[in-house]
Amino acid sequence: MIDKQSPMPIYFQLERSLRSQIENNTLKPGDLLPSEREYAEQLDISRMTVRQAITNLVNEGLLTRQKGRGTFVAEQKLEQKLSGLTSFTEDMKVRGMNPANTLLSFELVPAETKVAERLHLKQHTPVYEIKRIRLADDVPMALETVYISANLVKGLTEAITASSLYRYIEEDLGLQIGHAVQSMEAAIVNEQERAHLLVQKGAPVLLIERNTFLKDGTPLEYVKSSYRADRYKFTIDINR
Ligand code: 16G
Repeated sequence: MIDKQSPMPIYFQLERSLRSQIENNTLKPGDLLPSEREYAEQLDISRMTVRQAITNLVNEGLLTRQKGRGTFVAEQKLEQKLSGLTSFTEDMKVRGMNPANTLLSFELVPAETKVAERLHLKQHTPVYEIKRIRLADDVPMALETVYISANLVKGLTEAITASSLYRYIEEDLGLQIGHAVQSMEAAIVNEQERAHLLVQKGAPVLLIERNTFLKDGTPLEYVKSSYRADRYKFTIDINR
């Protein structure tokens, strides 16, 4: 796979070869790569050259380095369209994946300034604060905190949060979810997220805030979530 006579730099040849092995599934998600030393010996090239090729693919997200374990082929990212207003449960089911939630906390709390503002409530009005880890086929994908007015969404229980909130709101309460305003920004995991998302220190996350409204304009929820950037990719259709 390496042609030393080629004018193409050796690191680039190795990088290209690894990339195509990943693309054609010769190297599969989760596979452990030979060590830098092994590649260097096998191909009779320097370890620095191997490191450069691998680092480029790590930076691109195709490979992941795990401390003390080695370098692995990264899992494929879930591609999520930013078009319909869907729930996590719906999104996973469409993909044929199994959605699950780990409830971290379920509390009735007085709305703080920002939450009150987003839900158009007076400060200190009781709201549900629900923290969940959202899993797809048992892999933690996002950590999510939802604030919902207790007066609007009645009868919420811990058991309901184990399945789908949107299903309860629409089917059991008969409320019509209308639209949402959403923002997304990049960040590095904090300690709490790291523990729940099972990622390494310094891993990237996408912070998403969503403010959802009913069809009649009443604010329904204010949600803050951290999605694993190594597992999620958002796409959007744009027209001119
Ligand atoms: C998604 C929504 C969240 C909503 C939840 C309901 C984003 C960023 N967030 O996670 O706003 O509360 O779905 O999910 O998309 P559920 O019906 O599965 O409980």
